[in-house]
Amino acid sequence: MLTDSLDLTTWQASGVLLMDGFLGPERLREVRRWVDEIEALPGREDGLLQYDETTGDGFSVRCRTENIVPFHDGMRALLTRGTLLDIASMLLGEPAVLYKEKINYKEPGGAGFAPHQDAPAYPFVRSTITCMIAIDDSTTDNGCLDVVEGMHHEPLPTDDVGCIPASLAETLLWKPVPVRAGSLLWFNWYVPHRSGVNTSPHRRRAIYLTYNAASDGDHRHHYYQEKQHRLAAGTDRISLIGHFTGDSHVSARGAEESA
Ligand SMILES: O=C(O)CCC(=O)C(=O)O
Repeated sequence: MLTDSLDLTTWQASGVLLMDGFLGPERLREVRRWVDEIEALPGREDGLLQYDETTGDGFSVRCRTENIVPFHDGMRALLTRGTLLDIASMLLGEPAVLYKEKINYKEPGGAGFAPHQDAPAYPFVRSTITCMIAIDDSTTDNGCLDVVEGMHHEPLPTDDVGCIPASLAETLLWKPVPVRAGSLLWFNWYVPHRSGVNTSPHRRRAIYLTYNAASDGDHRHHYYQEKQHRLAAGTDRISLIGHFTGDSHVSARGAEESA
């Protein structure tokens, strides 16, 4: 069993765990097909959340999809049952439940993310862990994550958009973490992380799954209600914090179609 060989020592010491080769070639092809299907679905502000960004060259490209589980059977099975849920439970030290799920597409020219911890963006629970599934190789050229290892025990101060203030961020020891397609990168919600613009000519897609301890309750519905509430109030932010450095907007296609 994969869960028997988890490197809990590294996880506990650093708050970060890279697991190579989780999806084999055939499974990766299947999941890539699902990501293509999901990217093409129309967004609805009351359901599947599709966000686009305008890149520096003036192109409007998809940057994020959220609330995928109700709309895709294959993805629902992968994210909410089986090995990923088992690993999340092992890393949390108790049974886990899915808190939220998203795909970040990071097309060529797609924006990066300012230094932040996830904790301020994830209300209703005492802690979460996140798993990035690399759908394409994630590299320093296309905007892989940079993390600060070993700083996963407490909240840091935040600026007016919920990110780590620049004066503090520049004192931290950032480590780029390239991840091969099909591999996993797990991190605790206090791990400071950031990422750069995709300066390569290729997409850098990644699925992010966030889990909380089931003993804190199942808040997925609650979380997406809160997002819809904020969208209704007119924000085009892709998160409850302002970490995305690009020009994002909610895709209105679905809203028009369903009107
Ligand atoms: O996908 C990335 O480059 C960073 C994602 C991230 O930190 C986030 O979505 O909170």
